[in-house]
Amino acid sequence: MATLIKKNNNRNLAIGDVQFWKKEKLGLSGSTSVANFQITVFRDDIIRIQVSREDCFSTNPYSVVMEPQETHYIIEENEDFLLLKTKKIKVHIQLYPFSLTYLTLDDRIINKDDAAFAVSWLGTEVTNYKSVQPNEKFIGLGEKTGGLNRAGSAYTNWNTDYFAYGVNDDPLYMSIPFYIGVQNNLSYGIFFDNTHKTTFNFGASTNRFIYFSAEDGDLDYYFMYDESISQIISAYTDLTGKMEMPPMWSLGFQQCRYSYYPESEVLTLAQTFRDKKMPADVIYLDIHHMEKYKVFTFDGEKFPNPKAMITKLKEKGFKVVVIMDPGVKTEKGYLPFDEGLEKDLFVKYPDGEVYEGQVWPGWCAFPDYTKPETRKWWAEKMEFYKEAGVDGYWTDMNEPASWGQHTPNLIDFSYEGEDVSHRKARNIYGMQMARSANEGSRLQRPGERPFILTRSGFSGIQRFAAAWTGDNVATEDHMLAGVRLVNSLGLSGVSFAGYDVGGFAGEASKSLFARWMSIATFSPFYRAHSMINSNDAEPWSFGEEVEEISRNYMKLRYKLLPTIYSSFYKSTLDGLPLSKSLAIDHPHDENIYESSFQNEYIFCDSLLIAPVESTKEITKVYLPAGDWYYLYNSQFHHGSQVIYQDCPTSYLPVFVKAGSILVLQSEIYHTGEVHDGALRIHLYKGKGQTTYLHYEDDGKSFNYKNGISFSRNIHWDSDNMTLRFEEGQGEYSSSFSKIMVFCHGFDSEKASGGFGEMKAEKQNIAFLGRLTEFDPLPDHLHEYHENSNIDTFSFDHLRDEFEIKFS
Ligand code: NBV
Repeated sequence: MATLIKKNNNRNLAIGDVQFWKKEKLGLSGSTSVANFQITVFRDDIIRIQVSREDCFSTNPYSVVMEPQETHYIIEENEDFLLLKTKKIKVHIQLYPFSLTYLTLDDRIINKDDAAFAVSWLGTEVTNYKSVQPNEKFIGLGEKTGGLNRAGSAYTNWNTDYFAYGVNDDPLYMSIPFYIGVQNNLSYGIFFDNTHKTTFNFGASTNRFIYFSAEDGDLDYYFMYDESISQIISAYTDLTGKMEMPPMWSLGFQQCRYSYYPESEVLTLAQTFRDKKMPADVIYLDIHHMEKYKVFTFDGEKFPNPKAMITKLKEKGFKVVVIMDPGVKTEKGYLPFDEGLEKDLFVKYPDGEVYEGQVWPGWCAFPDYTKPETRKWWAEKMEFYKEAGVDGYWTDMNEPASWGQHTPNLIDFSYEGEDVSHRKARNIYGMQMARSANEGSRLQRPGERPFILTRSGFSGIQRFAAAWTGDNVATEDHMLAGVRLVNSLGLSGVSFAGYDVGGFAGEASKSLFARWMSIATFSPFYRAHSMINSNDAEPWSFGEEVEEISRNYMKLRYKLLPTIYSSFYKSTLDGLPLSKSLAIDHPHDENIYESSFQNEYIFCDSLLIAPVESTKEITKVYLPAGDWYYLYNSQFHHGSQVIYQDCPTSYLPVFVKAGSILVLQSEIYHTGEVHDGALRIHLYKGKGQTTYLHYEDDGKSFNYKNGISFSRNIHWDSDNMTLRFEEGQGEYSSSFSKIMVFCHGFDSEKASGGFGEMKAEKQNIAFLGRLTEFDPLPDHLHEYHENSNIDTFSFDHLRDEFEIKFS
């Protein structure tokens, strides 16, 4: 009998001394007595660390889309350590025992392994222990509840269907094993690229270290360092991909319910939005649209003619999104099941029998979306919805969820041919379903941008879908927790995210619903949704006052669309979110982490949103560095101070950053409507220089990728007191024919402007007097405008460069 080398799996096994190492094309590799390691310079600011107990390093084929970039770096050899240096970062590689320290070029410690345990194993579980720097903070990690600063808490990544989760519960539906550390005026990012169940412990039950671990697989992580958090998020989204431009209609207000039926109810719903002059773009069909919950069917009684119904909705300016659940009813004669069986597309037990779990339709088989053939088949099946005229797709229950919530770990998934168990595949499953839906949408509606909304996902999900935060509850706490979840998703590469406005489970009070509608006006994804057997929860269901407040904020959302759309475009380029936690621009300001201020965020780079419970009449707001104007009357405040702000439900505390250029359009009631042609530029006087990128395209096709877009930078320069419009770029004609400029905070300055000598004859600037553009208020509250000092003037819009000078 062969002698087995016994390892005591019940005790920690640390990586130990390096026995051998060698230079590689992009870094180095080596081994200790227990593991192989590889250190790759991915880019000047990104180092990849792989450590494995196997001969080959394992990989996740789904998340990272970037290839390593060849760059200049050096490796210095010393007696007991190596020093790897790029243009941005130094890695001190201690050899005996192996441990890593990341340093700035001027030798400040950014991040450091625990000297004794560094990389260790307990059985198959691999962990990287990191020592904690003084007052170190941890932010991000995707869809995680809890505070903005995650220090002192621990989290698990294991995609979970969690109905009515608590505001501190974990794990939820989506896993993004990427966090950002902040310490000593430095910040860095760590993306742990392992799809197994992972744990991130930022100091819960220990003060010795923080750590991240995976149940199995390699330690495979990317370390990112740069001067700002924005650059770190951009680096992370260079690795895992940026979002594409969403269709314009998906930025409008969306109404959902579990479920609207029959057809007459859906049509009445649509008409009510129009009758009540409440702007909206999308209606959802939840699971009751199906026959016995079978995907790719319509219930013939509730929806006898879906195509005709959807045509009528389109005539009213509505788009329709349908839910798709992965579970396929195991019913002989039901085509999707028969085909899936025949083509071998379902998840199976290791002995080849199809795995069945129970969900809405009863016993179901689960398409193995980690198999390219399954994704293609599903995409083709979506022709069923194309035929009916469906515009967007909502992938729900894709954790995957099943009754009992204990999917057996032995079931097999393809994982692009690697053939792995549920332990490795679960966390990636939802993202692959969303990917398949995205491919389906492209296949069925060539040339049109897909809109996919997903509940489950993993790192990189932003390439395929928008995300919402699942089954929240109608409470004040949940409203605020939703804001933090969306902000945290934004720190983790997912820019297009939102929550169920009004709360999915439970009943919102009048004031709660009103407040939620106002906060979500400033959420990238804006959708109201509620649970079966709950009270009506449309924006008019809570009485006149709530209706009025909702309408006012919905209108404001539509007026803000030029800004929101431009911000989405920026996100496709730099990966930065629309909802930016204050930690992005002010990571070293201690105040922003305080529980009273941690929910505040910057929306579209210029608006400071201070979400507050609907039960409060007055609230403390922290205004970070810079100067600020109260949105509703342009009252000026210095930053770096706490102010008390009254906040009746009709006035969500919102402030505009001094120096901002905020761009609006006239009121419209859905995105298919044409505005009045005037682009409203609101300039808020501030110190220094600011640039706003204004962006337009057709809102629906991919032509923007071929330069069919219109964009121009608009600069404010306080030294020269000028507002300068650069020449418009791109082959798309702006939909605006006139520009109005509203000047906030300019007391006595006079403005003049022109297009330069050549174009002087085209100059056409006219003061319009005092106008109030922000009007999210019920009529009886108009006294808020008394103090406005807003002057406006307008001129014809041209593509040419021009400048307005204040003197
Ligand atoms: O499809 C019904 C619901 C849906 O409305 C909700 O948004 C999802 O998160 N779905 C979950 C199924 C179960 C609800 C209890």
